[in-house]
Amino acid sequence: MSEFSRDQAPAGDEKDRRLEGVRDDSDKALTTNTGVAVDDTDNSLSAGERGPTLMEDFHFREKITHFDHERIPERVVHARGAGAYGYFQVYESMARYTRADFLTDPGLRTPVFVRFSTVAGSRGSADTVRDVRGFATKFYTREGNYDLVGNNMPVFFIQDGIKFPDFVHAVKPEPHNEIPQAQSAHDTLWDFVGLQPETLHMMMWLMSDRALPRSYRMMQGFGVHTFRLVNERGEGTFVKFHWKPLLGTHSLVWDETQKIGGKDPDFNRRDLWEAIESGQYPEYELGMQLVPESQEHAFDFDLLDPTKIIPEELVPVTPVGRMVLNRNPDNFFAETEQIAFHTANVVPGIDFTNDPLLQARNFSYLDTQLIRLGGPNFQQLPVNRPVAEVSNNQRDGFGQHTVHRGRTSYFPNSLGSGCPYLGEAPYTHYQERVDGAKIRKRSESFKDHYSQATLFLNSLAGWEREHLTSAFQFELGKCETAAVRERVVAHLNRIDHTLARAVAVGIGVDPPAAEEVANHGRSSPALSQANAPTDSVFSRRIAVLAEEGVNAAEVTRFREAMAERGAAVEVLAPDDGSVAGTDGARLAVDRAMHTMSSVLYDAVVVAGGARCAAALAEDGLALNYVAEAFKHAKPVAGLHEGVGVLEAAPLPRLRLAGDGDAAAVVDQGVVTHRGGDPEEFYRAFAGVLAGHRVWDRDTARVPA
Ligand code: HDE
Repeated sequence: MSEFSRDQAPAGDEKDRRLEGVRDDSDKALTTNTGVAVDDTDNSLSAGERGPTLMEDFHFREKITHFDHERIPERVVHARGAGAYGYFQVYESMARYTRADFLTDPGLRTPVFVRFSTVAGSRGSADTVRDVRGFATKFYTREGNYDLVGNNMPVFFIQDGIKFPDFVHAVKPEPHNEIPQAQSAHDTLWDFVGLQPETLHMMMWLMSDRALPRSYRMMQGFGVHTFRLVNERGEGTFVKFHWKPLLGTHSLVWDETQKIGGKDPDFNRRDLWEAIESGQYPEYELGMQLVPESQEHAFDFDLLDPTKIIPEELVPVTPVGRMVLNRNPDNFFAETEQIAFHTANVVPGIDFTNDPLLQARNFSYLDTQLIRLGGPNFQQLPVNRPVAEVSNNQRDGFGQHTVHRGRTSYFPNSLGSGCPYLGEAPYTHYQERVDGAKIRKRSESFKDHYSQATLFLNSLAGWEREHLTSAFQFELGKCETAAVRERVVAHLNRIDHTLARAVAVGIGVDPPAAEEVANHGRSSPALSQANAPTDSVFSRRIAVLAEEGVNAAEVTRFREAMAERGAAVEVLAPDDGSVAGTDGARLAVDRAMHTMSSVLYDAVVVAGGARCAAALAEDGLALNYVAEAFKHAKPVAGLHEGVGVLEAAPLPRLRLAGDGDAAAVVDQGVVTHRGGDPEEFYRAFAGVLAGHRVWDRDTARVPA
């Protein structure tokens, strides 16, 4: 599949060079862990051919013991993930706001490792579940590692970290039978939601299409909390971090995600891996919402409340820099599994705020690595090791890899020439004045749980709203307890009366008769995915259905036209191998139709050729590709006789190209071509594909 081999990956950066020393290509003779040569690893040492295995078989014991200890605890949340290396580069110096070296030198490319993840599922769960996605970035800066551990949604479920175990216990599989896996559609989560209304804004995001990203390359990232930048003069500025994907923010549809879960549980992981292998490097822009300290109380919400966004209309996002992911890890376990993120991994110029969720995270992440990675030396694991020098008096512990020399491991000392001496450009904590009585009390300014949930709803396009309503109906429809359903509907009625009624009707709950709170009518256009269109088909995957007697030359031209635009065409036929073209030449088949599915592609095209089209029109699987793609709002196309296959598929009545029509006839995103300039057809098809999905479509009676 790859157009570019690994060897053509960009020249290594500082992190890559350092990893070189620990890489092992397993290209040598077999040995034990002590380096003793082994010539038989199939038969254990035994007393006679049929006798018992001998204790002295050190090779057997070592091999089995190592195997027995291969597993480490999976992450308690975000267990399933995929990662990649790359670099970050700032556009212009941000020195006005921060002294962080990697944000002030536009000539500098800082190596990064990013791990994307789902939250609720186990390590082996499917990628395309309804869930939040993690977007965690480790910047290997010259001043030490900086971790921006974010999500693909800008708010969180709870306001205070002390509620995190409760929330996670509620969303995880239920403890008595460990059902359901990687799903939020069950009683315990919605029971928690109904009793803890601070979750509601985030639940709106979770029920939206944001929870079903088409690709890790097509989702936003958010730092969520308000952080603080600190400049050379010690002045602070509040900041919210945003990652924006170059390819736009796009989602799958719910029915599709469930089918992909079976057809290709590794869908998002594979997509990331293959994009990088083929040189189509994922790219994101870092943006910042900057708020002067003097404006701390200028909003009708609290900047320290992680269940709130700062609407972009109030504080625009300033584009700051660019991140490119250009190298896949060599070993999943060593790198993606063992990478250890920690919100308190900060560098000079970046600091915290008193957001109570952030404060709790600053405790939790270090703590969790100690159990997950088995002791205090996890920063020495190759993927975690900074490119900045490390020198301190911390010693010993499990898995100590450094051979510290000298007599002294204390400070101050004179016997070791006073080393390690105190740093020259040290991290200095922002001097925020704090005092107050010791109390357990949530601030009054954290009280409003509904306004921004309404703001989110009001900002959605019609189709996004429909998807969100169906999601609520599906999730609550899975809850067995009537009181749980009712309680949530009552909360929805405080967000929007129409939404509450629609959800209630779908789940057999009495719709609330009266409006509880009037919808404030405000919206924030930046929150809708409909308002972030892209005009590119870069890295999109197109299935072309073919059979014996295909117009091969036309398929080849189509493939080239799409490749020029960066999209990949795969030819699918009932059997693997090749199919005969109308001109006698054979067209290579990339995949057998039954090994794939329309849900694994962004568009489905039916090739021309009379014999080919006649066979496909009789093939239920081919017709299902067409109908399902149509149902999932994907671009569908027919070339010449292939248009007849669209006629045979169970689609609504559409205007399809006939003889003498223009080169491209487009109706509800179905593009047909019977003659004329093929370039015109390519342009029209690419235009629809760039739009990702065609929502304005009559799919009610399409059986897929
Ligand atoms: Fe996490 N979270 N979290 N979280 N989180 C973890 O750390 C935690 C929160 C996020 O790819 C754990 O190494 C608490 C918000 C990501 O390795 C753990 C609270 C956001 C990842 C943990 C939160 C996140 C984690 C589990 C509430 C978005 C995956 C394994 C106070 C801004 C990182 C680990 C990776 C992982 C705790 C809330 C994002 C247990 C206590 C808010 C992306 O430490």
